[in-house]
Amino acid sequence: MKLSKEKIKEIYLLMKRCRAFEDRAILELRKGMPGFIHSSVGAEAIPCGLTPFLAPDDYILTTHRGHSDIIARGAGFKATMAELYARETGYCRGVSGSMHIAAMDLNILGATGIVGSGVPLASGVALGCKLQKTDKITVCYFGDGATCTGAFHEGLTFAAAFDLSVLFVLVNNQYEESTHWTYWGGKLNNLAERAKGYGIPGISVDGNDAIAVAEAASKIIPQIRKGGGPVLLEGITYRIYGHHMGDPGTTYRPKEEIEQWRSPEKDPISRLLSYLLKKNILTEKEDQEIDVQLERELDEAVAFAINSKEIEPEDAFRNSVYCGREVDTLKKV
Ligand SMILES: Cc1ncc(C[n+]2csc(CCOP(=O)(O)OP(=O)(O)O)c2C)c(N)n1
Ligand SMILES: [Mg+2]
Repeated sequence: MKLSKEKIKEIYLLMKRCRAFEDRAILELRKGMPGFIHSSVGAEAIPCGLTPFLAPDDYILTTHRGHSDIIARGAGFKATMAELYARETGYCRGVSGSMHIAAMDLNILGATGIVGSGVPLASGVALGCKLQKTDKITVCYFGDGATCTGAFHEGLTFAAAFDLSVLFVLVNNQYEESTHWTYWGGKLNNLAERAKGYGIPGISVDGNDAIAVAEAASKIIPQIRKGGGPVLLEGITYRIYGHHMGDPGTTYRPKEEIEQWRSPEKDPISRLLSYLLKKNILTEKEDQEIDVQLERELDEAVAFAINSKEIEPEDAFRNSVYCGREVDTLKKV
């Protein structure tokens, strides 16, 4: 499908939102924000390239590295920043932090730090959609490391057996903590080849090329919605920072490799910007205005978070799926 100029610009703006949020979150972390962050910087083209082709009520599940996945889906800066800051105005009233955010108003069902665990959950959600006879799609983001888990096998087996409407989005950032993906998957040319084992389509694209992701998504998503069954879409990208922001990520990766992926020729946002400038879809001045606007929004989001009420230790027990009651009553049990 030929993408319209408007669509490409929309994708670019989403990518800028994701990057700006991540950059600010890292800054706030360094200034003393609680918790820690697994940065998605570098992988923005994958969620931003595909999200514009989803319907508003499709479902999303993501991982410990999911900030861009949810921002691309429309998660607000304020409620996301407040969540990171452990404030009760956050999406999950401050108890999820960076790694477990759910935003039910956007059908973002949650992020999980247990590698691979979202995959069978996504199949379960899609089974629910099928039983309810809806045409909703479930999008499940996970990493290259997750494809080595039993949960990945179970989730894809189940989705294939029941012909479920799941888009499995494999964000191949090439590293599983300090291990390169080829360590476990070295007999494969790419990880989308794993789809063959389940008899479902597996498509691998340059995950730093937002247009390539969008072109693939614009074909795949309508097919899934028509009942075509699950698809595995791999985007090959790069984890720009360490595994989390406390890991420099430089002891097990060659310096030249990191520099190459940070370069404007590789960076997904710089790549799309040069395309937009060349095609006269955007001017440099407009691009700078976008930055100013995003900075303003982020200043407001940080102020909102900092001025919101901090959560108390007892809040960990409130609204919990497991205990489902207030901590006072729990103490009497
Ligand atoms: C089941 C399980 N095993 C191990 C871990 C520790 N761990 C956390 S993230 C991670 C690497 C995951 O790699 P990948 O799936 O590629 O995701 P990425 O971190 O690159 O986004 C590991 C091994 C975990 N959280 N869960
Ligand atoms: Mg990875």
